Amino acid sequence: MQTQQTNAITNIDQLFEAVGVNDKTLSRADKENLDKQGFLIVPGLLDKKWLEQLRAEFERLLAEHEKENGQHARQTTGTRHVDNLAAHGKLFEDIFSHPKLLAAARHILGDDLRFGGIHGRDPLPGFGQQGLHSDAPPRQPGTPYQVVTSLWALDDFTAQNGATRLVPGTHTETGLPPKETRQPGYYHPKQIFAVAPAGSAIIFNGHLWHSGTENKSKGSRRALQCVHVAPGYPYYTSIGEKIPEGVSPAARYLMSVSQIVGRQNEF
Ligand SMILES: O=C(O)CCC(=O)C(=O)O
Repeated sequence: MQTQQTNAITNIDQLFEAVGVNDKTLSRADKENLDKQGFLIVPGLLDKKWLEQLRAEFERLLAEHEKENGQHARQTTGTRHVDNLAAHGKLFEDIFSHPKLLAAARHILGDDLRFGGIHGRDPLPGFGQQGLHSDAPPRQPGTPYQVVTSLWALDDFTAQNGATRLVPGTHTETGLPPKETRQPGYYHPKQIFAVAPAGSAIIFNGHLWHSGTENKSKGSRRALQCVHVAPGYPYYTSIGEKIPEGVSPAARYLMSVSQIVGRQNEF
């Protein structure tokens, strides 16, 4: 039987109060960057202790996964993945309900945003080059944005180890990136690399053209990748089905969609 939630959050203003978003969380420059460039690179959002805990948990969960499933990812895609981190406690809840991220997500997606998922990825040396893509379905002119992606650097993102590439301003494009642009080897004249110290978050409009790049170093390039979505997004209605036990009221709200799609008792 479902237990009654105390301090349940039922709207975005309560959510913002609970996690500590205020009207200074996002500066005017932040808003302008999100509107014009489509992204923010914010250093220092994870402090040393949090970073160390996240790295340790990333490795522990990955080792557990590989023990059960073998090292297929290492041998095929070349990227180590650790999925569904939302079920693994406050360490990760505090990422997807981080005030800076939520303020940016509201700016892009509006009031009915929800959390869409969080997983870890680590392109191994010699791997990681992707074609430019967006994380959202192609938009029609004038339609609202549907996805916000954030990448949380657990290692320094450097020019050598496969910093994410971004093409500023492309979040306003409609349709898919042209086919040639989607080839991994394609060099976009406007591309930039999100070089940033460990602990930074790269928060971007999910429609922005971006990609992983090759890890040319000998080390790791671990990141947590997180999405927030708007009601029109195809996965939106499935978010509320598997809310882990014991999550915070903020995380529960972000994982719940019942008031909007008519399910009962998810809040
Ligand atoms: O890890 C990165 O740098 C970007 C990853 C990405 O865009 C993806 O996996 O879709």
